[in-house]
Amino acid sequence: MIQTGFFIGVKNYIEETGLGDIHQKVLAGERLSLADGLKLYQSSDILAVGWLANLVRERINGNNAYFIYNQHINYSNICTNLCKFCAFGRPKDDDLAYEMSIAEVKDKVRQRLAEPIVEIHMVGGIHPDLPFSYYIELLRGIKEVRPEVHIQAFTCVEIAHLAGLCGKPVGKTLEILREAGLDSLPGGGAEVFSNRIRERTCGDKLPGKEWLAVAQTAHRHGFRTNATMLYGHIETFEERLEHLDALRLAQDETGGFLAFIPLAFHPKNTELAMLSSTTGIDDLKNIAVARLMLDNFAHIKAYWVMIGPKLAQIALSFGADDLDGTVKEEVITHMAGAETAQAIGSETLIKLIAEAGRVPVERTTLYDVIEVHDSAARVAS
Ligand code: V47
Repeated sequence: MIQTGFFIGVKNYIEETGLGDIHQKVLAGERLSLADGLKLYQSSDILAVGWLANLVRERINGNNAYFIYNQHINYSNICTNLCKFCAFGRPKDDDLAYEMSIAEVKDKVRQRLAEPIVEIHMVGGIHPDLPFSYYIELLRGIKEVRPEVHIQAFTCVEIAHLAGLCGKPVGKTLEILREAGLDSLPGGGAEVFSNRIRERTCGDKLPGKEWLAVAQTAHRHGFRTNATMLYGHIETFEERLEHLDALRLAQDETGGFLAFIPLAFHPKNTELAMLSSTTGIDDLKNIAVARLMLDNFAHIKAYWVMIGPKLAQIALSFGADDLDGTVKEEVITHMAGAETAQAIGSETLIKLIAEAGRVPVERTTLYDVIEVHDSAARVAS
């Protein structure tokens, strides 16, 4: 009885916020339109938007909240794209430019052999003159030191560049990279697909349509990939929604996206340093709207590096089901002024999840369960 009263109360409340029609669609499992997405972004009631996102989050992932024990490696920041929103990429002659040798990368992996790392997340800039063989050696070198690790490496932008270096189509290039040790692709480089935004912020970067084509080719060749959206700079709500819709349509076709990660723009040390950082409400709304629009994505990550562990914890009730991972050495966001730590312990991730009332599930890259930390969940409740 009490429960029914509670749900009638919530239904009336959501109707009062003007989101009643979206509530009906969510309950019926119907796909939301771009107009619905706009209404959600424009709503000033974050609790109502979050409630709706949480319905979908719990329908897909129950009470689980995932994390992974991973290590980030950024092999080089030398980049020819030099996007306006990026503080990481540098021209080759810049004082802060760097490029790791294969031996250095292997050392980084070796130094952490005692830790239960299951994934190495590796991305870099679009380097003007590293040969294709460097990337092959990079993958082989990591697998030599840590044969069981899953290598999630090279954004779709890097893959297109590597295909150019290798002189073969993207699919064939991916097969060669798989032979050398590549297991899956991270979601970076998507930014905002809109041509208007790309022209103004990253004119030299792979166009949005081609980013999607590389991701879909990867899916067709049996790779799983992630997807991101860099929000909070000069894009409109409509452009965010077009981006989400393009991902949703691509996922309908190939089904290979594992997770979506909204990336909060950090302005410091970038050419867009005059812009403000994102707010907590916008961060939560992006997670919630993504959860509601991307009905065919199993996972939405609240990447603690970008929005901070405290907000990421709250996001677990606003549509997110994953905090990403231990990370170990984050460079891209920290170059742009992130004040979060460079790494987080798995015990901290477990505590954050358990205190949020969720069950901490330690996972592999492909979301196979390594351990359910349900005793932590009991202690917290
Ligand atoms: O591609 C660049 C973005 C991305 C800034 O796949 C910036 O699981 C904020 O893609 N402020 C790299 N963001 C990070 C990334 C990622 C991170 C965690 C997990 C996964 C995954 C992917 O960071 C870049 C770019 O889109 N970025 N500059 C900046 N100033």
